[in-house]
Amino acid sequence: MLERETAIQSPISDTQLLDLYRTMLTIRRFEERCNQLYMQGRIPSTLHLYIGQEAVAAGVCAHLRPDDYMFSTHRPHGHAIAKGVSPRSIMAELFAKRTGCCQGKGGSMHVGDIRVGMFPAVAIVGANAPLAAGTALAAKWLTGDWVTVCFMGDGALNEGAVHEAMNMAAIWDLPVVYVCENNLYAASTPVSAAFKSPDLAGRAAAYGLPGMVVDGNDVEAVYRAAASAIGRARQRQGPTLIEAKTYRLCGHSRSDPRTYRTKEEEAQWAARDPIPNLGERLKQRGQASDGSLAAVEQEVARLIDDAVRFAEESPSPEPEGTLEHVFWTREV
Ligand SMILES: Cc1ncc(C[n+]2csc(CCOP(=O)(O)OP(=O)(O)O)c2C)c(N)n1
Ligand SMILES: [Mg+2]
Repeated sequence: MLERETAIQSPISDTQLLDLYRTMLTIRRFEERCNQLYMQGRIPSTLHLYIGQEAVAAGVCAHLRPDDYMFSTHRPHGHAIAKGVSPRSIMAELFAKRTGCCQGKGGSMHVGDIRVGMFPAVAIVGANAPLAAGTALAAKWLTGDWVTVCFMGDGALNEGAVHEAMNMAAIWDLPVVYVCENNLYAASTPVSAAFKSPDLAGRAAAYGLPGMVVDGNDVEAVYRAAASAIGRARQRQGPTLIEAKTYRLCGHSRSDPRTYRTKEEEAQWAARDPIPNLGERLKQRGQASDGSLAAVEQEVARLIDDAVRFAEESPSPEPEGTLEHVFWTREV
């Protein structure tokens, strides 16, 4: 049975709501700036932007502590910001600078910072799921109540490694939450060409897991679903698969002309943009004002300007350090 409305309907405080708004806006403005810098040739290598999906990262990661682990994908900027990786160190990584969160050696698809619980992002589709089962197994063996969250796209759900990981997580009751961001496409492949069922979280039943379907463009709905699933994991009641239905309001990567989808479809989803929609709801309910939202906008603008300045002024990695942090085993 798929859960579509979580039992937890407790109100989200005004402060929490403004925090969710701030997180989503930080991700959006960060990536808009990244796109500009990429187009100006100042960021090398491609970017997979998260524009339109911000409510998922913000709503889920709001429940995570620095000692909780999180695994991400080739589209990791939003997850990283929401998990608390500093925008300075992410921007510096995109500029391939030594001050980047991977010392400039990983780039966009590998950002992460273990000090705040984010493993370097895994760009191999679905390959993060077994790793997440691994840290969840460690949590089960060690003391503490920390949990693991693993983000993945709809495309990952048809990868064998994901089935194996979810099955094992279910059998061993591991404290992990798998969050599938169903943005309707895996690159140019529509979900309708890859899945017969419209609800991907239906897969959970096959593993004996709770499956939840949530509106991934509604940060309040995501927040509540994540509260329930992460709460279960923290109380050692086993894993959950959440499917967040959403849409990327941009191409798959910076070289995608988006010819596989219509302008009408894009316009329908643009009208459901999670950020202005939350802003409007907060104003209508008297939980925010034009002034308070404008103040958040200014605060975020300063943060992004600072991150870009930091990245630009940072040194490049030294060639002599190329083999630092490269590990291999040698036969003896
Ligand atoms: C195992 C594997 N196969 C193919 C690719 C190439 N690839 C990169 S992203 C992507 C699409 C992934 O789609 P989805 O999982 O839905 O994530 P989204 O891009 O929509 O966030 C593909 C096929 C890859 N990185 N890894
Ligand atoms: Mg997808």
